[in-house]
Amino acid sequence: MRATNFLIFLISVFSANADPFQNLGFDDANTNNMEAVDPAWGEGWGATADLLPGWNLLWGSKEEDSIGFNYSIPGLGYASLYNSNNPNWRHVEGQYALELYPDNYRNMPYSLTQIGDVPGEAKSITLTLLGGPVVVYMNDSLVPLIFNPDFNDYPPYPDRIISVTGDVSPFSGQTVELKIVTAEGGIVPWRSLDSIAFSPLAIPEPTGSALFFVGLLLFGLSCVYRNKGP
Ligand SMILES: [Ca+2]
Repeated sequence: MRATNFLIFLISVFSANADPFQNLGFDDANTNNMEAVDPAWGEGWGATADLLPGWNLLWGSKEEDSIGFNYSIPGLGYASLYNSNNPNWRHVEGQYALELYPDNYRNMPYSLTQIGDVPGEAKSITLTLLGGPVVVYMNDSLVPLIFNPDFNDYPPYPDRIISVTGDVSPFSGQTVELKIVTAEGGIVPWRSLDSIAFSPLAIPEPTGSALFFVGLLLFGLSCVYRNKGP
């Protein structure tokens, strides 16, 4: 009996650290319990727990208990899930994407957080973005991001879906808090997010690669000279 209890204890200890991140593509929404809104604003409004399962959403320091669905009223400070029914948005992968419209004038960014396990083989985190920039934290450490195309590239970025990549290799196999925050700046106030994923592919390191190719060139040259030697 004691052995059984101990086994249950062990299972509970290990299962506490075995929750993968969920709903990373925002496609797990339950849209059955929404409240109607003015049709001029969109299709509905619902509990964050229903429309954004797995995630916690803060607007400034305020916890957002509800978010919109295909909500698109121009203004500052709303979050909305949307699908391809919404003619204003082209950035939907799978069923839904998430739009965050922060109020940067009052310093009220949106912070989207979730605690989960980073896969053991993960080297990078990827997501797709439309609109202004975001920043990513793992356990409150800033994850440097590569934006492709970059915000300075032409044509202007509101028309282009940006692939975002960040190095998460220090967190492989760990239970962490992932936090995505709407950053200041950008020429449009909104940010549309989709398809967050962990990848076993490492971020290319330009300096390291350049040094590798210089080394390869020197090695090649030394072989040539050796062959030409007496
Ligand atoms: Ca999606």
